[in-house]
Amino acid sequence: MAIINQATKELQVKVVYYGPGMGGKTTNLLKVHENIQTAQEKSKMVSLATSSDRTLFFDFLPIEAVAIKGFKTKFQLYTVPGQVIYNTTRQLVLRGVDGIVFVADSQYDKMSENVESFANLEENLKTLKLNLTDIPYVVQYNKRDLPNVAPVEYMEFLLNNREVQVPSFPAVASQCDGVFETLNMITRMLLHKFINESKARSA
Ligand SMILES: Nc1nc2c(ncn2[C@@H]2O[C@H](COP(=O)(O)OP(=O)(O)OP(=O)(O)O)[C@@H](O)[C@H]2O)c(=O)[nH]1
Ligand SMILES: [Mg+2]
Repeated sequence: MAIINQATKELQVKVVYYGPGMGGKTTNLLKVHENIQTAQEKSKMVSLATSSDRTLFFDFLPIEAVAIKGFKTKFQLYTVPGQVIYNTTRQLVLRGVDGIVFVADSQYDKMSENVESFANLEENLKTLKLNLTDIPYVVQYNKRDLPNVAPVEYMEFLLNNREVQVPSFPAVASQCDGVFETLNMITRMLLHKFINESKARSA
C-alpha cells in the first residue's frame, strides 16, 4: 500500500511495469525520463541491465506529481525483468506495489508470451497475498508500428476480458506514442483510490 507520511505531507506510490521480455517496459521508462518536465533538477533513472540491455534486476525512476489535498505525490516507477528465468526478482520488485502497467508485445508470435506473463503476474501477486482485482492496473499494447501485429480486439480478448475491463492503450513506446497516456491513466487511478480511501477514513 502507498506510503503516507503525515508529517511531511507526502504520498509515495509504487507503479510496476510488468510484461514479457523485450516488450518495451524499459523503453517506457526511458521515454518518461526523456520527456518529463520538472521544475527541480531531473531525477536520475537507475537501470540495472545486462550488456545486451535486457533488464537484470529492475529499472527505477522516481517522478513527482502535482500536490493534491496538500500532499506532494511521488510516483516510483519500476520495471521487472521480463525473461522467464528471473522470477524471484519479479517477486521482489512487486513487493509493496500500488499499481501495475502491463506492457504487452503486439506481435502475433508473442501472444503466448503475453498470456504466460499475465498469468505469472497473477501467480506472483498471490505469493504476496495480493489479488489483481484489488490493484489498479492498465494494459498497454506496444509495438503497434511493426507489420505483424495482432488486432487490438484480439489482444483485449486475451488479456483484458475480465468482468470489469481495465483501460488499455495502443503504443509505440520507442516513439513515445502512448507512453504518457498510459502513465497518466494509472497515476489518475491511483490518486482516485487514495482520495477515496482518505475520504473513507475521515467519514
Ligand atoms: N519497433 C518497436 N520497437 C520497440 C518498441 N518499444 C520498444 N522497442 C524495442 O524493443 C526492444 C526491447 O525493449 P525493452 O524496453 O528493453 O524491453 P523490456 O520489456 O524492458 O525487456 P526486458 O528487460 O528483457 O524484460 C528494444 O530494442 C526497444 O528499442 C516499439 O513500440 N516498437
Ligand atoms: Mg527491461
